[in-house]
Amino acid sequence: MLAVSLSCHPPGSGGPAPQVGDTSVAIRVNQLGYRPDAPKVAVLCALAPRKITGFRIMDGRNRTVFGPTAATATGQFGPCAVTYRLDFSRLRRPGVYRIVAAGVNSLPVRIADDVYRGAADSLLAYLREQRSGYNPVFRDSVHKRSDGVLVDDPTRSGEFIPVSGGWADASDYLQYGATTAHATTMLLLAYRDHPEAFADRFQANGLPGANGTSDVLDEARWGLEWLLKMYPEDDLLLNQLGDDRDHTFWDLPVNDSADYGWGRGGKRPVYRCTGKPQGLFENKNRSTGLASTAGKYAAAFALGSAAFRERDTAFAHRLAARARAVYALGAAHPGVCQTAPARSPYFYEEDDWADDMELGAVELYALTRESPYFDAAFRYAAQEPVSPWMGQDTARHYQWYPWHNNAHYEIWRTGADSARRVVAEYYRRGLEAVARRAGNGFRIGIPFIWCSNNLLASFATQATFYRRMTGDSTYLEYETSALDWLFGVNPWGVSMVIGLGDTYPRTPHSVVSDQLHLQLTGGLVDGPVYRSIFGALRGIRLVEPDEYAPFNTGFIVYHDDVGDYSTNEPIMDGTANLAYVLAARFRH
Ligand SMILES: [Ca+2]
Ligand SMILES: [Ca+2]
Repeated sequence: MLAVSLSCHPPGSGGPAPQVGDTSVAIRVNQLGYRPDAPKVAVLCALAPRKITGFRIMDGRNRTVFGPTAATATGQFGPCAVTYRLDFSRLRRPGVYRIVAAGVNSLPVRIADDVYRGAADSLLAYLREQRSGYNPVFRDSVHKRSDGVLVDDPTRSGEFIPVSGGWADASDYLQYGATTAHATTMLLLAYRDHPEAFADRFQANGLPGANGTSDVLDEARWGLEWLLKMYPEDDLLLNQLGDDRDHTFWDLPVNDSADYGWGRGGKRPVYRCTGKPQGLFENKNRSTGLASTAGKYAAAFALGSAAFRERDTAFAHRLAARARAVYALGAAHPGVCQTAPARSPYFYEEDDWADDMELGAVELYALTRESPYFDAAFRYAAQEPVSPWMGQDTARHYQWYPWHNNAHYEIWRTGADSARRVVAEYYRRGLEAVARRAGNGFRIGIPFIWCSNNLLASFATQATFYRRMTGDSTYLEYETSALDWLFGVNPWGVSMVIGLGDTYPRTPHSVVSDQLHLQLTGGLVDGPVYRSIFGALRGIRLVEPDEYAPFNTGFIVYHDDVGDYSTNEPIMDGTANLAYVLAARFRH
């Protein structure tokens, strides 16, 4: 997400080299493992045409425990001249194995009930690392006194508004209301539905130590407190803190020296949602209203109010009041509030807002049981039944955001049978559109636009919701393949979450990781993109030899390189977006 316009990056921090097959055949497995009752598939990728007759699975004592059995040829994909699906779903006995085919071994394959244990919780480490205001990793303040000065306002520009807090969006230090609200919502949903997936090992300020509150709720509150600051008055909805002038220097967050016209390391600008195209310089966004952001804030506030009802009544009341107010503001100003570009042409080009107002409305209904909110949610749902990227082969950056629509599931939770059937069908149509494009060996049907990993996390989340709503397992294979891809069943054999699995990004696009050699555990990176996108982005330059070069010959590319901000940058809202679906797979 960070479009750094640097002339030179320092070299990568090194660390252990990923294991990359030096042969022309690689067997890709889910590096977290497989649950005994789940579909279990590895994918064999051969870089040259080759006939594979079968595969077997061996245990730690070199005994064959499965097969030999036939491999299913599934054609070419990306760098793979041919792929084979190796289906071992019938192997259910827990253990650690390896798959052998064509004389090649896979990484270890775990089968156990608890292979996803701790996965959702580990994502929170990255969010703590991204905190602004007080940062528990640096044990220091970040932008505490500099946030922020109101800009792009006809009458109040120059006014200081205290908005310190929240999370840095990615490896830059910009902060957005829209992404923060979505991230907060995902954390609150994960806590509400799967609290057992999270531990209590950290305090509210992010420092080690239990505080009697689930760490996911501590993190959600960190988001909520910032969103409250970003909505300080009924008619003042703030959009963004900082802008891409942040990208001038490659600094640690604690000594960010960005210069926004008030001196290096000085105050940062805070933008309101104006409902009009925004951009202080030559680049402008295409904003048309407030509803896309207002709906997201309303949803986070309403869910937050429910989550804190027993724990902190005053906080819950305040959140409920702000939820109602910001929802009303969105209803009065339909349209989108996009992020504001400055010197760079990149911004989040969100084009839909009905999905956001639907979520705001249904969460207000869940909180208040006032039926006009439900009726509004159901009307908004019909405006955008299917997240529009589903079934497409491209989209603009964040054009359809969030990448899945949580609100249909919330309507199902709170609605009558007739409404439930309608929203289940909406989800089915989206899943079907993606599945129709997923005939390849990896069973992946998303477009490989920037942030492809977020699309996969969202697809898997929607599929999980749909299965829970209907009991229909039609799309389980694709749902499973999406998560398998994120954890290593992809051409590169890389787990896309730092610190999870055997082979994961070692040199992400991050100044913290690069300069301090700090592993950003839990961070989900952007993921592979079309070669055409990578080739067109500004300022990208790989700074070390590409260890995945043999697998970067196809239509999509991924580089574990500090210079690649398009595929290898961890991102805050993408990470939080993954929390729900991982929490849903937790099992004691
Ligand atoms: Ca805690
Ligand atoms: Ca939207």
